[in-house]
Amino acid sequence: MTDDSTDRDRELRAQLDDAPTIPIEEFRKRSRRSFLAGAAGLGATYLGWQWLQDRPDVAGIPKPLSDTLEFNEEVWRTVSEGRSAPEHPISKATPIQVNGRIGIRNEIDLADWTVRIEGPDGELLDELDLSTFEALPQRDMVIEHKCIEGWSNITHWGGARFSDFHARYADRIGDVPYVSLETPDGLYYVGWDMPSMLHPQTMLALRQDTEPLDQDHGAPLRLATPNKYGIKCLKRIGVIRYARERPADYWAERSYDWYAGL
Ligand SMILES: Nc1nc2c(c(=O)[nH]1)N[C@H]1C(S)=C(S)[C@@H](COP(=O)(O)O)O[C@H]1N2
Ligand SMILES: [Mo]
Repeated sequence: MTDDSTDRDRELRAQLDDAPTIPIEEFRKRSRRSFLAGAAGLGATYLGWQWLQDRPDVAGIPKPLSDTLEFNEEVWRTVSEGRSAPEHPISKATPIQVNGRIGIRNEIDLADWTVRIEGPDGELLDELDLSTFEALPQRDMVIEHKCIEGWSNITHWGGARFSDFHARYADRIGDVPYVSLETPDGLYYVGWDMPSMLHPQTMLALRQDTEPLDQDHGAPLRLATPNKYGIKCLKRIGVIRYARERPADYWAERSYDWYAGL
């Protein structure tokens, strides 16, 4: 006899070796750097961070860090508005390593794969196979994929802009501020703000180096962007859900910045 919750628990524990090797300390340093850059640009002061450094730590994370990250996020949103990351010639692209297999450990039958599209009130808008995404305008994007672990890779992605996909539903659902994406098994999930989702460099990728994605890289459909850290680029999309409230996010629940913007 198998018990569902025990199986899930075992699976969750098996995912632990997927934790980023970058310690939260290092991530804080990087957040601090972008915080300072943003703060300088806005004429804010260094005092906020100094104050934070003096607060007592809770489990190694300064107590008001979540509040500060909120502020950091605001800074990031302001400075990034309307900008695009550099794109590179195809000759500069190299194959990307496999990093993180949460929610994609089991092989799936790609012929059976579908993605559920859910509206903000829990309604099922569509259940789609790959043909819908192949029928959208295809574009190539050679960008630097950045991982919070400290490595990056110039990668050649092919696929559709999320904004072109979204156009199918925009009228029906109206203004919705967030999108949540999940693997088919629900083990990995990311939350995105709509402005980032609609950025022209946010891609529903079907290909890497002109070849269909392999399973370890998120076949048949994954997210790709140069404007957020790799943690947000969910591989093997099983659900795309529009949301009115800020969605849960796997790594934000583990103290990483919810926006993870670059
Ligand atoms: N389903 C799923 N997607 C994921 C991850 C994961 O563990 N599971 N890891 C993320 C991280 S941390 C990175 S850097 C990229 C890596 O993509 P790659 O394996 O194609 O290099 O996938 C992201 N998407
Ligand atoms: Mo990553």
